[in-house]
Parts: sequence; C-alpha cells; structure tokens
Amino acid sequence: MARKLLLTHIDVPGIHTFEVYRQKGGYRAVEKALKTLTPEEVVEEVKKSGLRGRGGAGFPTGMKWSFLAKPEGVPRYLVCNADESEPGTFKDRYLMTHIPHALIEGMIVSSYALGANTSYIYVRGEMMPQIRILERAIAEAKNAGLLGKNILGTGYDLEVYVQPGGGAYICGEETALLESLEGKRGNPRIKPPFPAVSGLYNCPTVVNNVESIAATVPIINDGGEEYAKIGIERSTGTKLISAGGNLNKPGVYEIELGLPVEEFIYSDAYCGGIANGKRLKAVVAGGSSVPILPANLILKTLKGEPRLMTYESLADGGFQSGTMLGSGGFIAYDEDQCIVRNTWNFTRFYHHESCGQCSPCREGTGWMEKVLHKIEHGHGSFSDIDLLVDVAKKIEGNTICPLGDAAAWPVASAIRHFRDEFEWHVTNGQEAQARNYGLAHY
Ligand code: L3W
Ligand code: SF4
Repeated sequence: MARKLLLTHIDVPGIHTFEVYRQKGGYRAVEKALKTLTPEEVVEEVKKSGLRGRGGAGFPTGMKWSFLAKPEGVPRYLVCNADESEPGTFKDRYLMTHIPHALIEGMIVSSYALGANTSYIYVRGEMMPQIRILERAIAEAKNAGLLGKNILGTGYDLEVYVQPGGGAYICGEETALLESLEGKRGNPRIKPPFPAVSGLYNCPTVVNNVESIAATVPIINDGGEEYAKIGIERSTGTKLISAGGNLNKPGVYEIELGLPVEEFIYSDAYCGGIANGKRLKAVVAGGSSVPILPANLILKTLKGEPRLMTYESLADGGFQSGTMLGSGGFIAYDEDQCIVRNTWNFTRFYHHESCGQCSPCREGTGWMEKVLHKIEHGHGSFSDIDLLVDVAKKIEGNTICPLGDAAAWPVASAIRHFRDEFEWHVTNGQEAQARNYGLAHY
C-alpha cells in the first residue's frame, strides 16, 4: 500500500478534534521546530525535502521561502491560499474538513520558519463549513498554548486568522488574493515584484497552498531528506489528487508521486476503472487549466513509456503531447462524453471569471465562448475551428496573470487532439443541435 503522509489518520474517528489529533502525534512538528530548530534550519529542511507548490505551479517551496525579503522592522506574512476553486479540484477542502489541525500545525511551523507573527488562511467564501471548522481548530490550538503569545514557552508569538474569500475564482491567483485580503477588488497585480518582496500591505509575504503548508509537518517530523526519498526525480513526496468524472471510485487520494497513471485509473486501490464498463476517452490531469489528453497519451508518452503521476512525466512531450500535474484535479471522460461541450463549458467558466483587466483575456475568453457555443449547437463552420486556435494563441502569454493561459490551453489542446469531434459538429449541424435540445439555454 502506498505511503501516506497527510491522510495517515483520515479514518480515525474524531481526528478533526484537537484531542484526537494530538493523541495521534499531532503538533510534534511544532514542538520540534520551535524548541530544537532555528527558523533557518526549518527552511533548510523544506529545501532538502524538494517539496514543490501543490496549488498548481509546482514552484519549489523552500526556494520561495528563501526569496522572502527581510528588511529590518517590517512585518512578514504567511498567507495560506485556501481559495480552492479550480474546476475538478477539491483536495484542499477535503483536508481542511477532515484534518484541519494538519493545516494549523503546518501554519505554525511555516510561520516560524518565515519569521511571521501574523498569518492568514484565505478560504474560498463558499466554504462556510470549512471556515467554521478552521476557526474552531485555531481556538483549540490557542487554548493548548500552540498559538498566541510565547508559544510553548519559546518566546515565539503567532496569531492565525481565517478570512472568507471574495467569491471569485480569480481571488485564488496569489496577488488577487492579497488585494482581496486587503479589502479591495481581487484584481491580479503585475509581477514582479513577487509577493516575497512586496505582498500583503506591501510587506514581504509568502503565499502557499493548503497542501504545501500541511506537507511541512511530515517534513519536519521525519526530516527533509526522508521526505525526498519518497517519489521520484524532482517530484518528491506525496500528492493529494481529487479524482472525478466517469470513474468507479471518484474521491480524494493521497498518492506517492511516481505512481503510473494507468494504475491510478484502473487499480482498485485508487479509482477502480471507468464507470459502467466504458472505455476511457480523455483525461484532464491537473484541474481545468491544463491541456486535455486523449486516453493513449495520458497512459503512455509518445516515446511509449508509461506516463507517471509526476511533474516531469505528465509534462513529457510539451504541449504537443503532454500536460501538467497542476493542482491534481484529475477528471476522466468516458467514450460517451462530448469534448466540444466540455471545452465550451470550461470556456464559459473562464469568461465568467476573467477579471477584465487585460483585453486578450477579457475579450478572447468571450469570443472563444461564443464560437464554441456556435459549434456545439451545430451552427459552426470549419473556419470557426481555426479562429478558436488563433484566438487561443493570441491570449497565451499575453496577459497579466495565468488565467489567460488557463483559458487558452484547454481550447488549443482539445482542438489539437480532438479536431475530428469539432469537425463532426460542423458537418452534422442538425444532429449536434438535436443532441443539445433542451440545453440551449446555457
Ligand atoms: C519570488 C521569483 N517568487 C515565482 C513564486 C510566485 C508564486 C509561485 C509560482 O499560478 C498556476 C497557474 C494556474 N521570486 C519567483 C517567485 N515565484 N518566481 O512562485 O508562480 P507562478 O506565477 O508560476 O504560478 P501562480 O501564479 O501561483 C498557479 C495553475 O496553477 N492551476 C490552477 C490552480 C488553481 C487552484 C485553486 O483553485 N486554488 O489551485 C492549475 O493548473 O493555471 O498556472 O507564488 O510568487 N523570481
Ligand atoms: Fe484579469 Fe484575465 Fe488579465 Fe488575469 S489574465 S488579470 S483574469 S483579465
């Protein structure tokens, strides 16, 4: 059975409470870090672990921490990005719901490493139950002397606050999140400067995903080198994958990085195969923002090697024949699913969520949505397919934040791998229209 680091005690009744979490060895990492390690040593352990950001970009966490500016007399902040809203991604919500103290413990360890005395957990506004759960966990930790003044008598002070999000997907982009946390509209800022230099209230700030912060707990408990032994290549440790779509056993799985994609989909230990005995048609492996791949390319690379759940293997082949691990939102499509409809659905989402600051994203997502709607409903032409490719190309790399790329890649990859389906909609207009009868109001 694969090794678990974050969900080890997920089945223990009451693990969401402080008492049970503590009985199971919880908050040992806080004791170890605060009592026996300097902040610099904690950063060093995280660097040694090879941990990479679990929110989507995969940026090395220890490196990000070491970029944090430390001007004299200026506060530093840790902000946890719990604004999970990437379509297909629900792993952070799962962790916060079932083991909230894993995040609180990670917040204490990470804040100590960064020299932050005030930290925030910015939680997606719709996740009210999780906001309540975290507030309770913070109160429990504070009662036990693990938060507040002079934690465990070490002289280190820390307050952690939960902030409900502004209710837009774009608030999950780190600089939009900081704007929102400051009480403003969640518009992304131009980077550089990166938050590590000028973040919350223009102070040095580290923004990390929920899972990245929780992963610092096993890293400190076992040591960075031990963590780095798990996984393969530059994909160390374990990763939470939220599996959805046409799978027999959708859900959240903790996998050891390096697991073959085929095993993840078909093994009974994980997703148990495609539902209703159907065949796999396509997979979006890392949340809706990454390129979609047809079954043959998600199972094996163009070189014929088994595709592995790692940052490197999923990206093998670049965007021509590869994709990304992204946020770990794994969506499987069976043979009956319409790729055109799925692409239109994703594009509607990005158009709706675009903040509107830059024209390629604001206008481009709108145009792509209109053209996809036309094709999906049987009114498209062959030149519309080329138009979509052209618009996607003009968005990619030309916007302030990654939402532009995130909107362009699903469209470009769907046409690259499933052009015949788009053409079918053009040549079989009436049938495509009939198939969508009753759904045209979308
Ligand atoms: C200091 C430098 N810091 C980079 C930091 C930067 C950030 C991190 C990664 O987007 C992706 C996006 C979605 N000095 C630095 C530096 N940093 N260079 O490193 O930065 P970046 O810009 O590569 O990514 P990002 O802006 O964090 C995240 C994709 O993830 N995604 C979506 C995820 C959505 C969720 C959700 O719903 N919560 O996770 C899925 O694939 O498209 O490309 O911290 O500051 N020189
Ligand atoms: Fe806003 Fe889109 Fe530009 Fe991002 S890419 S800043 S979401 S308009």
